[in-house]
Amino acid sequence: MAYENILFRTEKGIATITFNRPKALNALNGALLNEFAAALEEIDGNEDIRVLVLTGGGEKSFVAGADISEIAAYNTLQAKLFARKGQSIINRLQNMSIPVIAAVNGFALGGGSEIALACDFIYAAENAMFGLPEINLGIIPGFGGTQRLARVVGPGIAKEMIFTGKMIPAERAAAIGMVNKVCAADALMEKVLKTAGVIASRGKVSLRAAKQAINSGLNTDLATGLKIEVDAFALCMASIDAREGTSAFLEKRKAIFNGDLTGQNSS
Ligand code: CO8
Repeated sequence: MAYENILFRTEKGIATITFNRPKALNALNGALLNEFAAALEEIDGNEDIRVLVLTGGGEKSFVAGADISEIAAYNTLQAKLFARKGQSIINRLQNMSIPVIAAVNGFALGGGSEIALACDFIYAAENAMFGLPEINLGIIPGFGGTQRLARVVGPGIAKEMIFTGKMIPAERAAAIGMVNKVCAADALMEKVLKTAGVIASRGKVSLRAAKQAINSGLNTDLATGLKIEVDAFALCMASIDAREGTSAFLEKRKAIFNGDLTGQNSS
C-alpha cells in the first residue's frame, strides 16, 4: 500500500511509523487510520521487524486526536462505526506481538493519548502535552480512553482528566505513571531508538512471550496470570535462543539471539 498520511520505515529491525499530517497536527482522519491499520498488518507479516516505534511528524504534535472536521457531522450510527473502527485498530496495536514504543513529541490529545496508552510504554519530549479533551467538544473518549487511562493511572486521576478535559505536561504524565521517560525534544528519537535497539537485540520468542504474559495477566487474577507465566516460560525454554542465552552465560560470552519463531537459527 502506498502511504500518504503516515511515513513508514524500517532500519535494523526497528520499524517507525510517523503520523504525518502536520498541518492538522496529525489528527486521525479515516484515510490515516486505514493506512495505520495496513502498516500494522505489514509489520505483523514481517518477522525481521523486532520493535515498532510510533511518533508524530512536524515539531508540534504526536497526534491531536480524531479529525474534528470529519467527526463533527456524524450521526449516531456513523459515530458508532468510527469509534469501533478506531478501537479495533488500537486493540490490534496493543496486541502486536512485538514491543511497541510511543515517542510522544508534542500534543497527544484524545485519540493521540489513546494510541500512546495502547503502546507498551511511552517516552515523551519535555514539551509533550497529554489529555482527553473530548468533554470540551460535548463528547467523550471513543478510542479506549475511558478504559485504558483508568487502568494505567487509576480511576481518580483518569476521571479528573476526562471530566475537566485539561491537558497535562509530560512531567506530570510521568509522575502519574503514563510516561516512562521525559527527554529534551531534540533527544527524544535518539533515546527511543537506543532503547528500541536494546530490545531488538533480545530473543524474538522471549520478547513475545514476556509481552503476552504481561498483557494477558493484567486482564486476569494473579493465580491465572501465574499459570500464563508458567506456560510462557516453558515455551521460551524450548527456543533456540534459550539454548544460546544460557550457553553464552556459562561460556562467559555475549549472547547472540538469532532464533526465529519456528525454533530454527535464522543466521
Ligand atoms: N482535528 C482536526 N484538525 C485539528 C485538530 C483535530 N483534532 N487539532 C488541530 N487541528 C488543526 C487546527 O484546526 C488547525 O488547522 P488550520 O491551521 O487549518 O486552522 C491546525 O491543526 C493547527 O491547530 P491550532 O491552530 O489549533 O494550533 P494551536 O497550537 O493553537 O492549538 C491544540 C493546538 C491545543 C492541539 C488545538 O489544535 C486543539 O485543541 N485541537 C483539538 C484537540 C482535541 O480536541 N482532540 C480530541 C479530538 S476528539 C477525539 O480524539 C475522540 C476520539 C474518538 C472519536 C470517536 C467519535 C466518533
